[in-house]
Amino acid sequence: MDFEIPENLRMMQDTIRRFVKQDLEPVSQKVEDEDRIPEEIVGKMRELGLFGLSIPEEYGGLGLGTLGECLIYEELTKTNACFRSRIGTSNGIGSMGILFDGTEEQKHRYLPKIASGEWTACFALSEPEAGSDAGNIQTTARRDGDSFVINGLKHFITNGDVADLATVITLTDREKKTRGGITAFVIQKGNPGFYVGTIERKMGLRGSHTCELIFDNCHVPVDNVIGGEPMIGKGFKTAMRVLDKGRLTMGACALGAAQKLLDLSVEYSKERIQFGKPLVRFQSVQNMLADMATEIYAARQMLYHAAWLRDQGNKVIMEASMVKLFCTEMACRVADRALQIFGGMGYMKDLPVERFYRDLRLYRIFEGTSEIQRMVIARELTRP
Ligand code: COS
Repeated sequence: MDFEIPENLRMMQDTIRRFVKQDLEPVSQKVEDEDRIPEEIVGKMRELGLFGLSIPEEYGGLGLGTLGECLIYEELTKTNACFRSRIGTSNGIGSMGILFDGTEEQKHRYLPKIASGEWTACFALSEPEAGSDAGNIQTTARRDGDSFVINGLKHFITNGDVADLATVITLTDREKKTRGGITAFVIQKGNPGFYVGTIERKMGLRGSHTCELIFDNCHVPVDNVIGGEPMIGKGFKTAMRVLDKGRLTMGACALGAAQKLLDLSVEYSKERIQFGKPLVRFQSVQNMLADMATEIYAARQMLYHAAWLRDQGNKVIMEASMVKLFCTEMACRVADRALQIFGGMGYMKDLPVERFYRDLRLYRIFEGTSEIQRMVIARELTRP
């Protein structure tokens, strides 16, 4: 067993820690208040190569692998979650379908521009009638000669408003559905019939927008099917494989936020005096800190191990769901304890604890709810 983090990744971690401290933390509250990330910050993210962490070097990315991407996310999510969210779809669900199943021509056409941050990619799967039940999508793609005509509504699409291209999951055969009837497309902004709809109002994750995408007789050539003609009808598996990887990286995001909350709680409980002594001298507070630290330690070990397994070429369907489930549920427990330690001050908007509390709540829902993760784990366990 080797628990050493490779030197190049440690250097990347240090770079991101400095970036968080010097560039992101100072604007974090402004981003929260204005619900937008300043363009100069997005520019710095591009310079650091953050849009192409997981895209192989041959397509212009950093080619980091899963562990590397997780380590970077862990650092980035110690500040406002929206910064990670801004790069998340380009590194993950928006681009991975093209990388896993795209033709060589598609990879060369799209991935370098995504990796450089020139184009932002998003992932359009969810619909009003297809949340957890991803196979129940109603957005249709009807074959018309050498093209397809797409009609339907996608919602809750992270970065949909700023995206230059979308991986769009559609229904091409109502009878076959998840087994041969779902097709993935890559569609660029500006394609006639493809519009951004309402930007949704959320409980948290301000600075990161989720919105509707509307397809109204949107004509696209067969070339836009991810993987081309042979992949028609095979898009459900593409979507599922994309989500497997996403679930691991979501674990890293939850972990980073939990670690930050623990650090803030330790610091505060040493400083805050009540009944003539610091909070940290009360056993009830010590217990909370100890439980937070223990759970974070466990989460980190399982995340790094699962990321390493994936980097060795193993299938990690069950492990990815376990990581997403445990890390996100753990982070919410940590956030709850942190808020309890901070007391009334924690509930105020002057400190970041309430923001973490709100933002983290989404982690148990998006990219597959905790209930879906349990379902995937149980299915894998009982597979004949
Ligand atoms: N990797 C590869 N293939 C997969 C897969 C995976 N992770 N998961 C499922 N498949 C395949 C199955 O093997 C099956 O194909 P075969 O019959 O050839 O074996 C096909 O896809 C259909 O699978 P299944 O019967 O399991 O589909 P279900 O409709 O029952 O749905 C779940 C499966 C619940 C896993 C899926 O709907 C899901 O992940 N839902 C959550 C969606 C989500 O995360 N939404 C968040 C918003 S998107 S950011």
